[in-house]
Amino acid sequence: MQKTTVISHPNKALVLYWGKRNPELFLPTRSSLSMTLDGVDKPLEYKVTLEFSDRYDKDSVFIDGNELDRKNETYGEFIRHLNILRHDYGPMKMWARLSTSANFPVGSGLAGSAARAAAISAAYFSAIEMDVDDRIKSSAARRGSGSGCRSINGGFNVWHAYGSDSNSFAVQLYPEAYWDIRDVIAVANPGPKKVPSRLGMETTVQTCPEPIYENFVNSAEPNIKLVKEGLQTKNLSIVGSAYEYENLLFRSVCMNTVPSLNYWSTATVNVFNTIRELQEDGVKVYGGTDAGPNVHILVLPEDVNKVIEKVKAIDGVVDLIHCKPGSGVKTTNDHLF
Ligand code: 2P0
Repeated sequence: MQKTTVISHPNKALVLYWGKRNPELFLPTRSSLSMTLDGVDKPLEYKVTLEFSDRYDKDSVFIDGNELDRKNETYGEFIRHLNILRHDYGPMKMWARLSTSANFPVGSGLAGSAARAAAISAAYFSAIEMDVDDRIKSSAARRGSGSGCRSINGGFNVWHAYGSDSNSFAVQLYPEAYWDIRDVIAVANPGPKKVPSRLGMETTVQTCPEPIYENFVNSAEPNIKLVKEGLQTKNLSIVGSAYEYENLLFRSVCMNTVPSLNYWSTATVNVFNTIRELQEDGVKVYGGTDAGPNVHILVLPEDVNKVIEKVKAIDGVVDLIHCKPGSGVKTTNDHLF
């Protein structure tokens, strides 16, 4: 048993996960493909320190040094994941102290839940000194947050829709050093999103008209094939057009959910208008959102300054986070307690 600290990174889906065919096991309705993200100007990091000890007489969770009340929803979410790991990979009967800190807004559509789930999964195996491969870490991260399975590894990762509990994990297509493309996040609102992803996707699965949701599900594999082709040939136009098509499909299933999930704000629309203008000027630049108003703008390093100049002047854009492909989970001795 050892005190363990893990650093993880969020990821941005280029082909999106939005819906579970098994809500208890977090098995997705469609495959997804993502890029793990790190910051260019400053690291984009989520940190977890975890310790099991017989010195503790309860499970405790701290965020930025503040202990969460047991009735707090976030406390419940951390402990739900920890208890699944204890059950599936234990037996582990000791109480835990878990402390986290992130240097980017969590709960706002910047994939904080993915970074959290990946960090907890990796920290768990390290804390109990169990040597497991990345597929098991990824599968265990999935039970915390579906998208978390894609943050165990760096670079570009695919999570296939098929597979049962034990073999539903993400696999790395290319590591972070393979291709330097950028994701400039135009932050329209760093606060919590209107409807959390978990509830949003559940409502979509239950209420989105079947032909629209079915088309979304059936489009995943062809879009993954296109993104893979774009990655293999390092062609941003191919990756970007599949990404923009995904964004349209996602927008459509959200808007056709009852009640409608309109995650966009006026600033989101303004950013997309600017992206179109840049495209008309011949810049290879592509936009998409998550479950929030922030726009993730894909661009090559040589065009990034042009994009930043234009986007930072847009009304309603409160921050820009300049990202590159990030690494997978790593342990560090720089503990939070
Ligand atoms: C994704 N999102 O593929 C998509 C795109 C948001 C939009 O995965 O219920 O926090 O914990 O599995 O992983 C966000 O959903 O949901 C998400 P749960 P999660 O990145």
